[in-house]
Amino acid sequence: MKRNRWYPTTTVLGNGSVLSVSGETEPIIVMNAQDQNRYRPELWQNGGWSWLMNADRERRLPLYPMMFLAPDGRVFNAGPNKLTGYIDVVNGGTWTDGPEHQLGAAVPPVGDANRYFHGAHHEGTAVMYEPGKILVIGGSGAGGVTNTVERINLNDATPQFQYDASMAYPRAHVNSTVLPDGSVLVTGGIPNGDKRDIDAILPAEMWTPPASGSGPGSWTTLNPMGEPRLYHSTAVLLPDGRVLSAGGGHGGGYTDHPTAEVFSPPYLFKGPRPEISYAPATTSYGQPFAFNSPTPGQIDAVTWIRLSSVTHSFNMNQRFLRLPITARTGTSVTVTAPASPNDCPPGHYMVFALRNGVPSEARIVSISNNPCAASISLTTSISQYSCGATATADVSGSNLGGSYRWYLNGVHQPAFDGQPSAVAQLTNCASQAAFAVEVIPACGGAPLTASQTVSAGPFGQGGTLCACE
Ligand SMILES: [Cu+2]
Repeated sequence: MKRNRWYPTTTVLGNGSVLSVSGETEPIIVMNAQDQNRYRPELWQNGGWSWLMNADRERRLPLYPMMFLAPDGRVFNAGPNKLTGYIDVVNGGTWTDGPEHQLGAAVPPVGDANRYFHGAHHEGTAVMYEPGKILVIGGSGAGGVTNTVERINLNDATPQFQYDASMAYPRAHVNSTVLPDGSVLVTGGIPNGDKRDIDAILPAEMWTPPASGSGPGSWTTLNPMGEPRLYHSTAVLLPDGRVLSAGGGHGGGYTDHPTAEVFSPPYLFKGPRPEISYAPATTSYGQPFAFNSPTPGQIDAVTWIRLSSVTHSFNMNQRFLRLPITARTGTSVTVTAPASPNDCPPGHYMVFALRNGVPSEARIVSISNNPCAASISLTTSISQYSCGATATADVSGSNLGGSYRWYLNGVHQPAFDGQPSAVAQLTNCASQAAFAVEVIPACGGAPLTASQTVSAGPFGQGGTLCACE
């Protein structure tokens, strides 16, 4: 970067570049007022960093600010400062003021150094739980640590913060983790500034989005964690659907907790889990991609969540999207990848298949702008034109991922799954082997299929009559 940054936030943009904002220059902590680039964000692209020269050099944000790539391509500073804003990276980093949080004391006037630094949810957490829809949770503004939660929908014509349902417990130094079913798990935290383990909030809480898609969600208190998770603790979703909660302490006057534990959300106790038996390595924007499952007809939702990184209560990269199901076969489900890189920055995502809210374990798929080109063909042969002949089918093609699923006379043949060839026995002269193969290209796309039918009789190669003994 152009400068040393202690506690910056980095945000991946739709074109794969990275915005870096805030952070202070250690050991000076408060940057030199003569610095022409003080508080100025910078951008990484094409392997190098550059200043955003249109950005206000005096706009001082809190450390590790809550930054989200918005649906319109700007980056939204959702908090913890009361007066939020957008930075337009495309246009040199120009800032525009956003709405104010409900929580917190009056925003300092224009020109006050604390105008954008002034907190509403300081040491709280924030999460984008659907494209453009953000929760800002807990922390402290006016009147100590809060259990209040505010939500905003950046897709609205005039986005405004409004209070959502409150948590059962006030929490600062808290983590939020978006789950495969679209709910949000909140773990750890402390209801005051005393830094004592004995005050730690041990029960987890889960936010369920409103069934109607608008209005407040609801909170459920869940089982307690084993150890306090306060300052410097982390929480991240694992590909198996559990949440890893770890750490805490190591400075700031808090007790060290160099341990980790995993939380199993309620959906893991609600019945058998669906399975994704194959998924492609990559897909591209707005394109279909398929995955294999032993029970494609039972999968009623597909979601994906970006691989993420978290520190100081803010996960800079978690993104949750629903992938609409567009087709099914006897062995596969096809979904459509998100069309907008602003909703879904390029990179790696955990794909979950759900049945009645119960998620599968994830497969990891990356998304980019490279359309998938793949082809398939099927060739068949027969050992002899007589009873007891063996018919063979062989796949060839390009960019095939090896997820071959074979059907014989319309029936899936699991014994040949993953193999590039299949065989069938023709017991008499009336026997036919109708081979069909379905393959999911390694680069995504809809399933490719090919079929060929082999007959034992009545006339085989060269007009030979099929004969049985
Ligand atoms: Cu720290």
